[in-house]
Amino acid sequence: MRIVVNHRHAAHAGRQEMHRGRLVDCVETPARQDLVAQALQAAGFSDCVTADDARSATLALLPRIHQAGYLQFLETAWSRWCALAPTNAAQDLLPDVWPTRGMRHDRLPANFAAQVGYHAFDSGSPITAGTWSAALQGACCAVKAAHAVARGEVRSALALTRPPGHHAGPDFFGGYCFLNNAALAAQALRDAGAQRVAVLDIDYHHGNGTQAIFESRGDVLTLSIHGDPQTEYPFFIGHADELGQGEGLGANRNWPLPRGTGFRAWREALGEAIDAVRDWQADALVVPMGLDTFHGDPISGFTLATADFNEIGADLAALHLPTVFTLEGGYATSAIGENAAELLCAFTRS
Ligand code: OKP
Ligand code: ZN
Repeated sequence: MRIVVNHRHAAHAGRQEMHRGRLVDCVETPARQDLVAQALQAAGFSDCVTADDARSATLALLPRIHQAGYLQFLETAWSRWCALAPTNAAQDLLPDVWPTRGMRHDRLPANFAAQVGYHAFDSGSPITAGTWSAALQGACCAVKAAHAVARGEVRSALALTRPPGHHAGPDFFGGYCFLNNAALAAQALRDAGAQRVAVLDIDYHHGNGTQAIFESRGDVLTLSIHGDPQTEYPFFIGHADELGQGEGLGANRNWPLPRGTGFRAWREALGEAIDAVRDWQADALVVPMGLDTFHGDPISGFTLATADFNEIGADLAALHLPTVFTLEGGYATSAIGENAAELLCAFTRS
């Protein structure tokens, strides 16, 4: 397995996120990626590269996944924020106003704060001085991982990156995500010749960004196993009756599972999702790899144990598809490295 490392990830380090009416320390921290890198190195993964050389390919691919206006907003948000007031540079940028039902979504206000809210769906995903450079480098990792797999250099690759990506949609950020790394990998695989690409999201939270990006496309199958949105973030999407639209009808499936779900029931859903990938005759696979299904995760509600990640890796490997993993969630820092290593060791061994 090739590991494509985001060496600029620490440039994105949010201070605080809004949680239940107060600002609390961000749970999506730079330590997360470093801990996974250390654990993978200790487990013997040694094919590690960075992605600077994928920069121009990534810049060409980004507007195929994200709206041009959104990309420009992300790239310039920090300097526009700082230009508003000199003291802003010491402060993260968070939205505080959003368009709801009955308001206009077809006109982008000129007001900067309003633009932030237009492109955001929560107040927990701060934009910082280094957000754009970290997220862009992460996108490069996803594209380079996809190219390595598509060219047959390796059977599988991991985009070892943060911030995560699966909540980021065509023109929106949220859930700690800004650019959708998994979607970029899927598109890069398509462009390199894969006719049908499946994205199987195993993060605790519904991959709403990926679903939104591909919901009207029939060439990318999007599948997500996650906490039931009736009680779990992102709440407003991720139900089982979301099956895609137009040409994408039948190319989206969701497995919402109740908070408290253990590995036996979770693995049954995984089996169904894997069958769906097989039935659909995908010729490449992208796995947004969230490790927040772990029982010790501080913000999630499934009860998987470290050993269970082993079974997940083996189950996924049985598809025998060229596979790109992207690092998504996982906030139990004491276990994130071990859980990632369990899954990826089992995958490469199988
Ligand atoms: C990201 B990933 C507002 C923020 C609520 C958001 C969780 C995002 C999870 N208080 N938390 O899918 O692991
Ligand atoms: Zn998550």
